[in-house]
Amino acid sequence: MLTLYDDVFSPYARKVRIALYEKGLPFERVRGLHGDCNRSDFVHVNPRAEVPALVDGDFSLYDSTIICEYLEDRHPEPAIYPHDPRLRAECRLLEDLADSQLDAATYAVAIVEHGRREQHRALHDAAGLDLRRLYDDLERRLGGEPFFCGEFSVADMALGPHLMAAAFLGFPLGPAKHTGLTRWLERVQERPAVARDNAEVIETLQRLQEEGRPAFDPHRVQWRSDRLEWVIKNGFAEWFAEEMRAGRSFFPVTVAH
Ligand SMILES: N[C@@H](CCC(=O)N[C@@H](CS)C(=O)NCC(=O)O)C(=O)O
Repeated sequence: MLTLYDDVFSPYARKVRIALYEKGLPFERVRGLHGDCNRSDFVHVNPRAEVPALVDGDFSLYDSTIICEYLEDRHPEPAIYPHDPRLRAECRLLEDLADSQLDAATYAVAIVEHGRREQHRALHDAAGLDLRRLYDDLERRLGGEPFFCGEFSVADMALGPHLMAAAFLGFPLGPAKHTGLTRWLERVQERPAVARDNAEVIETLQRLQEEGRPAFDPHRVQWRSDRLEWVIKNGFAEWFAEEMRAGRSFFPVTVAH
């Protein structure tokens, strides 16, 4: 039996759950994140204590990209990567775009506007500008096809959750400008594996709202790599310095695996 350390809302965990559903692989779940940072109760699975992480018997691994590749190697059918070398590389490039650029453009704004319920006009505008650039690029790369790389693949699994999150945060696709992408997102959400995962995300969101509980602690925030690069590159270094001074920023723990 596979065990997945995950979080309902993490787009990286969502990608892995969708891959597991697509492949029809049963798995148990352990909730990895509890709204605080620098936990050490699953560093035996992921030394950075990030979700997702997977345990397969006596082997544990982490990072959504590496997990998806492992699942494909171990359970090749049904395939979640194209076989053609160029399409396969394009699939990985799109996954990388989702996980590094789309994620980074929405991270700070999610903390401030969704988490803290505060307005930050400059942050909002910078995220909007960057997301429009990415949407335009994706519209062009999709080229009106049903999916990005032929059949439904890891590219679609990675992009879908990030684009849904961006829309939820107030950055929807422009239906007139991104017609192909808009249709693609509808198609992706009809996919049984995605619909199943969406249902849990929506149900959990509704429950948290009813209970008046936040999805995460917006005053204890974990930062890393691309998310930090986005903040500095877009002129919010001073904002971030204040986050650090106020003790609201954390970085992944590092212990030996
Ligand atoms: N490169 C990693 C990134 C995973 C990641 O950033 N996970 C976040 C959740 S979206 C996390 O676990 N953060 C720890 C925390 O917020 O305490 C992957 O692809 O799995």
